[in-house]
Amino acid sequence: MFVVHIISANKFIQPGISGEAVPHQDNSFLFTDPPSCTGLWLALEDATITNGCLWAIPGSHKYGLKRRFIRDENGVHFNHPSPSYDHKDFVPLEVKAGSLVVIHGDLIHQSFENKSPNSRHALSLNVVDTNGHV
Ligand SMILES: O=C(O)CCC(=O)C(=O)O
Repeated sequence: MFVVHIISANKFIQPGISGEAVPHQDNSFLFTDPPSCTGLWLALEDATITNGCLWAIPGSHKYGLKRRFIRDENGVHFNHPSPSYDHKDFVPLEVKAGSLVVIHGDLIHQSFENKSPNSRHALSLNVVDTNGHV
């Protein structure tokens, strides 16, 4: 049986207001063993380069999880420093309103500040399988 837990976050990015997300893999934050996180990012409006669409490194989901966000006796922190990423490796994921972007948990992705006069609203859901996963 596949047990899914849904963690949701509305991504309401207003015009001219920073809403950037630094490069990351969702499995770093929503870790299960084995990893199972899948992101479902529903564009409620057109997402473009100028209003802060997602960007991703094609194929990066094939190369494993780079680091984990953990909680231990020292508080919450990453177990490794952030790798340095080259902007030219990212491609923009410009999509029309109503598009669903399915994000593998190991995909390296980010978004930039919305510098346009238009909002960029999206609904982001992350699902993880907790059945038989630690
Ligand atoms: O909506 C965004 O700008 C970033 C979303 C994101 O990185 C995520 O859902 O993991």
